[in-house]
Amino acid sequence: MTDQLENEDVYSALRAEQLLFSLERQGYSRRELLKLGAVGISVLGGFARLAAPQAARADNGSPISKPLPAQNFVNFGSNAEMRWDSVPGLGYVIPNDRFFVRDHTGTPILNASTWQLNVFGTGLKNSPTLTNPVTFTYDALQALPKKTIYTFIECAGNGRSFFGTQQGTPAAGTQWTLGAVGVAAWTGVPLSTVLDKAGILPNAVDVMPSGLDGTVVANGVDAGHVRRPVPASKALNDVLLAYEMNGQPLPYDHGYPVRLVVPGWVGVSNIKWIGQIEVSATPLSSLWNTTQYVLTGPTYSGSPVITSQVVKSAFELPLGAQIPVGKATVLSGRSWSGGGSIKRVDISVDGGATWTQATLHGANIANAWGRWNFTWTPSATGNYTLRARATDSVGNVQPTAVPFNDGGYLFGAIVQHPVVVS
Ligand SMILES: Nc1nc2c(c(=O)[nH]1)N[C@H]1C(S)=C(S)[C@@H](COP(=O)(O)O)O[C@H]1N2
Ligand SMILES: [Mo]
Repeated sequence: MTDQLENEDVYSALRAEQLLFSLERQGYSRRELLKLGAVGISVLGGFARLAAPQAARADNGSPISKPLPAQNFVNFGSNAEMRWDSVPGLGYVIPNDRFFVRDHTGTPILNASTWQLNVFGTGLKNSPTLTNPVTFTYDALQALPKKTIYTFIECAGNGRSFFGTQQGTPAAGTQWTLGAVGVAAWTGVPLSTVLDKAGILPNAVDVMPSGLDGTVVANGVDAGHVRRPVPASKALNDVLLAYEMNGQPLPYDHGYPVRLVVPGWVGVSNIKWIGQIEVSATPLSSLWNTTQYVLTGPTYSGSPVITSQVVKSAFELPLGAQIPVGKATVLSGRSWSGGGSIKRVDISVDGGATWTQATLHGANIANAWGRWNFTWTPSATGNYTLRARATDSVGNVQPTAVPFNDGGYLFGAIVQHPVVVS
């Protein structure tokens, strides 16, 4: 084994950890399995290393732990966008190794057996403090009744690049096209169960989860750990403390051992590597709901805080895709909304002059997505611009343009997708 901890080592360690988990679930004890060497010697080497300190970093030269093959991802360093042209053939959920990653600093490698969740604040019975909190271990969470939900996680800045390329007003930040989104099956404990156990009071107004990844320095000031308040009404409604993604323990990059999943809301609400939750009888704030993830710009006043995601659509094609002339081509895509499920999707191949309804097929879950097909037989060669316009179940329709905001958030306008027919 080399001194360098390669990505593959992290992966085999992760696989070993996952194998141990699944065998444990079948009733074997971890100690016995390790004695038996059930997961292999070299793999155990990796496991032992990863089990060492809290918040170590995968030493693969990347802030992100998993491999990011170029055919599946655009690598932005601590962020990685899923390529929509890699999606055809995938099912309803995006597999864990194909899911986009968005890290404010970098993926920490945490240890579930020493991890604990600390819950405190004035919105709880007896106002436990951070130094004397109500605690939950990983095993304690797993012992509570579990639930699985299908929902997207989508970065608030998904589609940001189109503010520049389509509307002529670039917004600073990661220049995502549309691949900062994915749907997964998330399994865990309803946050309401944990908050009830911790003694949440009727006067609680805000619930603020905080991550165990590095602190974030913004404008030379340490803003602390990534954290953002969720109103108690939402926190007690449909929010999940997830420890599984698509039937596997959460991958390191997606919040192992436990993350928050806030259905329909902007990505940043879904705090990964959660370590503590403050429950407060008075409103809470952080960098992430005051100067970031708020709407500012020429047409905005009062910096409204962003919460729900808007309606969006993507073709499962590269920008600039080649399409054969005179032949029927099935264009596939997906649409999603933080407002509900998808009611209809219309396609235009002529610059928005005429529209034809696409065919939605399969599952179409609120706060997840609907998949659709549209058969196109272009009769002449040349450059075309495809447009997909979705309507959600509460009547939101994608507009032609959206007002600019400085953060480049919530780009919900119809995307102009260039293709070449030859
Ligand atoms: N602790 C912590 N949680 C976090 C982040 C982070 O950097 N640290 N990034 C947030 C943002 S901005 C997004 S879009 C989602 C991305 O989730 P994913 O990497 O699992 O796709 O996680 C959110 N939760
Ligand atoms: Mo994000």
